Order: sequence, then structure tokens, then C-alpha cells
Amino acid sequence: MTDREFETVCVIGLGYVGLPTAAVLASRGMHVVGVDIDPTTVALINKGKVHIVEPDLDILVNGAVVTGKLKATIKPEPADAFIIAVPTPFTTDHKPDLSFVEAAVRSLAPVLKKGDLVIIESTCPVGTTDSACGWLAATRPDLTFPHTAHDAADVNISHSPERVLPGKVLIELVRNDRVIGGVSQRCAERTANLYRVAVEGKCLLTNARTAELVKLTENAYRDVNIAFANELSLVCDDLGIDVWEAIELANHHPRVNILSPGPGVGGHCIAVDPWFIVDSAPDSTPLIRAARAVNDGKPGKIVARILAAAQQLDHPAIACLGLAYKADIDDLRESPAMDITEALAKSAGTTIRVVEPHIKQLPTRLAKYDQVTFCDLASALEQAQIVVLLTDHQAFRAITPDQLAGKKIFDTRGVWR
Ligand code: SAJ
Repeated sequence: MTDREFETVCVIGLGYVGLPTAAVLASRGMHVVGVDIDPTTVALINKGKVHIVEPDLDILVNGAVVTGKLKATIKPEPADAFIIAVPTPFTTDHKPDLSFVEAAVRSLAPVLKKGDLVIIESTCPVGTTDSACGWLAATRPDLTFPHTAHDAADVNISHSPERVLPGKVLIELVRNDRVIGGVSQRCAERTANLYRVAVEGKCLLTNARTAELVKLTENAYRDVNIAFANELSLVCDDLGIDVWEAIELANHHPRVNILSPGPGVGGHCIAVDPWFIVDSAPDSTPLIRAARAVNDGKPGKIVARILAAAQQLDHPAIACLGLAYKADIDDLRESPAMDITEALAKSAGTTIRVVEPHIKQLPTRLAKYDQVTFCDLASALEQAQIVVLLTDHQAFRAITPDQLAGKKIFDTRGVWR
């Protein structure tokens, strides 16, 4: 035993955020129980292995499991603190789907005891943390909760959103400042005490509703700024101007910093979270909604231009380089590269060779098209008349002008300028 306030932490959801968080806390000497509904994930982690690609995560998880500080299970176990890191997707009509968060909160109710701390890290619409207090209060009438008992509550509850960038998770988990929103002041203070074990950044205390909105705001801000760059790229296409040169020059202005246009916005956060603000305040969010439309419309604009070029050629072979939603990761979620490749498979009437160095085979969504094949980079380039760069992986940046000579190029990321 140490004199730490929290000895045992139960992390619910062992995905891109939960597993690194569990491993980092275990590496700081805490006993960590990781919980996941997928038995295959649980078995793999208990062997010291990982199911996601993230630099150095495999080493950290292996060390934590071997030293007995981290174990995985399918049900929550009693702990001093619970961290919920499950997905919050949206439904087809852009409404937040809180079913995973609610299930996770309810799953810990049976093992909850006086003095425990519950932290929701999952990105949530404003008001979710208050709702979580209500769900727990309804199942555990023997305990008091902070939405009614405030600082005197038996159990403390907070929202502290994850803000780590895929590809840099282990660095950002420790170094980023952390926004901590307590349902009461004591909830926030206790949550900061827990994170300070591992976090070197500042712990910034606020209330739960503000913390919920701050997280959504960060991703909506980025989405709106990427939409500006994407809209500018369409303007430049219409006017025959090189968008990359125009942005580079504009960014020499001391107060201008335009982001990069691309094939659209992918990933499980930036394409999703702005909708949670729109859903909460539909009459006050025309800009956020418009940004979503611009970014969601970008893949279709690119497909139209590629199809127009393909029509000029007899049976043109197309090489699509990259499926991941951004550089040097294996994550295909909400990836515009997938949407573009699938749209070409449906309409181009020609062979499409897909190169994605971070996965081992074509995802089923593309494998069902006979004309789509998974290919190595050299042969895809050799045989293609049209080359479409969709993800700016390192391997593609190294392609030389010689390898592209005589081909029609669609460089959606501006890496071959
Ligand atoms: N993108 C562009 N142009 C740019 C920057 C990005 O087209 O100039 C595209 C990327 O290619 C990608 C998408 O946007 O398709 C999102 O990529 P990203 O690197 O901007 O962000 P994510 O989704 O990987 O991670 C974001 C981060 N949020 C912010 O930077 C505000 C991260 O800090 C959050 O923790 C994460 O969302 C999350 O989990 O919410």
C-alpha cells in the first residue's frame, strides 16, 4: 500500500483511448483492471498483446501485464476510481448515440461503493454527465450522488474528455493539459488528484457541462477550419489556381493560418463531434452545420473529377494510394479515402488497385467489388494511368516524379507539389 488516494482503477473500454490510459496508469504503479465487452480483446491484452496500432503501446501494455499491474476482464470489478472510455457514435440522422456510455455507467453500478470516483472520458453531448448521475442514483438508492448531494455525495462524478491525437497518444496523454469538469467542486478536485499521477500538463478545473462543451468545441473548431481550406481548394479548382501555393502565401500573413485541404474529414471524432453541438442547439449553429456539409461533400467532388478524367481514356487503370483517414496509422473509420475508392469501384468501370501499407488485406467493404484488388505500391504505380493519392503516408511521400511520369495525377493532399 502507498498513501495514494487511488490504488485501483477500473478502465471501461479498451480502445484507442482506454487501453493507452490503462497502460499509462499501470506504468505509474496503479493496479488497473481494464474492461471490454469483446472477449477476444480481453484475451489478447491478458497475453500482453494489443489490438490497435499506436507507437510504443505494445511495449507499455506488455510491461504492465507482465508485472501484474494490468489485467483485462469483461465485467467491472470493485475499484477506487472508474474511467469510462467507450465510443459515442452518431445515428444515421446525426443524433448522438449514448447507448455505449449508458451501458458502461450501468455496468459499474453493482460494484460501486462510498468514496468511489467515476470519470467519463468519452466525448459526450452537454448534460450527459448529469444524466449519468441520474442513472447511477436510480440503480443505487443506497448511495448519494453529486447532482443532488453536491460536495457531500458518497460518490464523485466528473467529465474529463480525452484530447489525444491518434499516432501520438502516449505522448499527448502525459503532456497535454487536461480539462476536468466536476459535477461538484470536490468531484473535479479528486479527479485532478487521480490524473496528476500521470499527467504532466496542467489540470484545468471547471464544471461538467462546460467540460463537455469544450471537447466538442475543440473538434468543431478544427472541422470549421478544415472546411475553409477544403472550400478554398474547390474555388482554386474552378479558377485554375494552385491551392497549396495560395495557402502557403496567405499563411505568410502574421494573423492567417489556413489548414490543409484534403479528400474530406475522417476519423471517429472530427466528423462526428460537431453534430453533438448542432443537436443541442440546432437554431444557433449554421456555421458548424455548413462546415460539416463542405467536408462531407469533398469526396464526391474529387470522385467527379477523377471520373471525368477516366472518361478521356480507354479502360484506364486507377491506383488509389491510402485508405486510412490520415497519415501513418491503420484507422479506416469514417475515412474519406474509403468513400472515394468505393465510389470509383461503383462507377469507373475499370480496374482499381488499392495500396495501403498499414493493413494486410482489403476491408470487406471494398473486397466485394471484383474490379478492386489489393496491391503493392510498385506494381500499382507501374500499371496505373490514373494515380490518386488519398492518404499522405510516408511511403507515398517518397514516390519520385519518374514513377509518376506520363500519368494523370490526383494528389488530394498536396504532397507531390
Ligand atoms: N485534416 C485535413 N486537413 C488538416 C488537418 C486534418 O484534411 O489540415 C483531416 C485529416 O486528414 C483527417 C481529419 O482531418 O481525415 C481529422 O484528423 P486530425 O488529425 O485533425 O484529428 P483526429 O480526428 O485524428 O484527432 C482529433 C484531435 N482533435 C483536435 O486536434 C482538435 C484530437 O486531439 C482529439 O483527441 C481527437 O480528435 C478526438 O478523439 O476527439
